[in-house]
Amino acid sequence: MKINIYDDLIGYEQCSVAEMSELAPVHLSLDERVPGVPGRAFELKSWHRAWKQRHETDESREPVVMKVEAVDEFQAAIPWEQLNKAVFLYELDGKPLQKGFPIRLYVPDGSSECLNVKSVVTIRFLYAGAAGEATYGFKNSVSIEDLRQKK
Ligand SMILES: Nc1nc2c(c(=O)[nH]1)N[C@H]1C(S)=C(S)[C@@H](COP(=O)(O)O)O[C@H]1N2
Ligand SMILES: [Mo]
Repeated sequence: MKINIYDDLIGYEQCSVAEMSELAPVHLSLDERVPGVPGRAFELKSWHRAWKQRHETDESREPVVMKVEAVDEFQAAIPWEQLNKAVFLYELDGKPLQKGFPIRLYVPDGSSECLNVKSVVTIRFLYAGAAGEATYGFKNSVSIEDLRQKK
């Protein structure tokens, strides 16, 4: 499964988990950032810097927000400053993830554990606007029932 990556400065690319983790300079046990949780992870910010280098993009410009979307359409938007310790879990016991495949985001410095998005398939790096608060939830979460009740 490929992961869709959008970056305002670079454009759009699809990467496999293997391609992403090979490029990532910092790999660690997830336990080092999220005590008690097993698995292998790579660091988000150093991966993103390496990815930008590969695309010969201005490294001094940092995103304002990262948005991620999951297979089940759960999504989160997270201010860049909350992502200093963020990692992507990609392997458990040397095998691809059962829960959270293809990769799962963990945000140890995040405002909520709800930001630990499982089964991330789209990642967006946004450079414009204000970061605001982190948000999360299901896309198109307004149901027919909500509309009928005119909430
Ligand atoms: N793809 C996806 N990721 C998700 C969710 C979800 O519904 N779908 N729920 C979030 C919420 S609200 C929480 S509290 C945590 C729960 O993580 P856990 O299943 O490891 O306890 O996952 C987050 N990641
Ligand atoms: Mo949650």
